Amino acid sequence: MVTVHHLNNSRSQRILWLLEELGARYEIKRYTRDPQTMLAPPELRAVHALGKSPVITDDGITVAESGAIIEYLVERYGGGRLIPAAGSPERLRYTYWLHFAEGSAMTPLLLELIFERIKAAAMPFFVKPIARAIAGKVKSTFIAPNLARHLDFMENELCAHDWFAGGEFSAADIQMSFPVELSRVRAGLDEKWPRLMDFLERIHARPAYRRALVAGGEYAFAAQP
Ligand SMILES: N[C@@H](CCC(=O)N[C@@H](CS)C(=O)NCC(=O)O)C(=O)O
Repeated sequence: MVTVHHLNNSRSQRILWLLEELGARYEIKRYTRDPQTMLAPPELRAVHALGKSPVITDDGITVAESGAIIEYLVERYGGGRLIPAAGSPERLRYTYWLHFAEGSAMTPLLLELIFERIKAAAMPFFVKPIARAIAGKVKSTFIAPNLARHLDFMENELCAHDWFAGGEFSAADIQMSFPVELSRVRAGLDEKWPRLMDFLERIHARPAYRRALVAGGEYAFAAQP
């Protein structure tokens, strides 16, 4: 049986969702973030050297990295579900979005988080204006334009197709859910991008998504549009 090493409020929520969509049997081993640093507890390093979540174990195999876990689970337990046919244009789009989520979309989202923390961090009063000015400049010249370009791009893609890979819901939508949810909660995604808002509404209405939320516990990114 698959064991999901699940960190509260994290990307591992989408692995629970995928397993619910597939109807696969799984168990959850829970880990809680340090409330000060938000880092995972050291026990996760006993499962995988990086000590990050998600990571799964299955039949003596350990798989880390969301995209790799999704590929493994779809291949092993999917029976052809949630993945477009090999060689189709949809399959290429599926692969693209599976990589885009962590390879491109998350970069400005993480930078936004880090620079917001820098602005709010405790520091000597005479350093604060300088730190705030530098953080503000990086945000306005690099982070905000990249976030907006990504949102516009994803919005246009969802104008052309119902789902990220094409006309059918696929595991690429599960992988893309985290950056889109994070954009909604932390990076200004709102009604200016109606297809992305609609995407959130549609994924949050899926019974498997709701079951995974109950199974996973605390998850701050499922705010309804
Ligand atoms: N690209 C990796 C990112 C993994 C990652 O950074 N996970 C976060 C949770 S969303 C984590 O474990 N953070 C706690 C820590 O770094 O200690 C993936 O998609 O699996």
